[in-house]
Amino acid sequence: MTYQGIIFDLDGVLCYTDRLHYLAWKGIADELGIFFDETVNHRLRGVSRRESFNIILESYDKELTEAEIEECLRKKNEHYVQLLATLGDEDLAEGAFETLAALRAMGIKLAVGSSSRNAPTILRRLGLTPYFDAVSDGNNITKSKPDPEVFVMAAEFLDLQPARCLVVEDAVAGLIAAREANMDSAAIGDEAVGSGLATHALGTLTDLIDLCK
Ligand code: B16
Ligand code: MG
Repeated sequence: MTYQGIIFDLDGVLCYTDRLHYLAWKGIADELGIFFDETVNHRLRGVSRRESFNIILESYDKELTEAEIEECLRKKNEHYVQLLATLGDEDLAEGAFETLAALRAMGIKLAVGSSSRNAPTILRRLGLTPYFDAVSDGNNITKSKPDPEVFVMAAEFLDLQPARCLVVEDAVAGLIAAREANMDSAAIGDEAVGSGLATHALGTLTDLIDLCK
């Protein structure tokens, strides 16, 4: 199968920022006295900041005002951005540079399709920015995955038809979004592969090189 463009999810595919999201959300949950653990954190994969907080608030028995919610989101992000300064090579997916360079050398256009508003900072921090022709992220969308908007916009930025694009995802919400966008998908990680929703299953990112030959 030849794809003209590949759209990469960021957290869980190219890098691992979930532990930093966990620490930042844990601070907010502890302050409010809400139970929060790795299992709840897992449900936040690929989900926007506001929707993530809605999931955390499912086990909160009080009502927060809109202003209080906004303040929690601001504080969570402030802490998360501080933590991003600690992001290093150990948080990068194995084979990321090699894979991106090989795909570019094949003439395939590359984009990021992430729910995160911090995607440009993360890409810069990890030295990934130069590999991408376009970035579609939480800053240019109104609806987050499983809505297809983030991937539809990425294909538009690449000037490609959706059917010529492949989405690489670790989250079920992202695989549904790819299907809704009329794009093939490649799953990475146990949950995404096990869902059976993807067109292809990857063991590691480098498997994309053979898939796209
Ligand atoms: P931010 P992805 C997602 O990234 C994360 O998986 C999710 O946990 C986070 O809530 C979301 O970005 C929004 O992030 O608060 O930085 O805007 O997997 O879509 O790359
Ligand atoms: Mg992800």
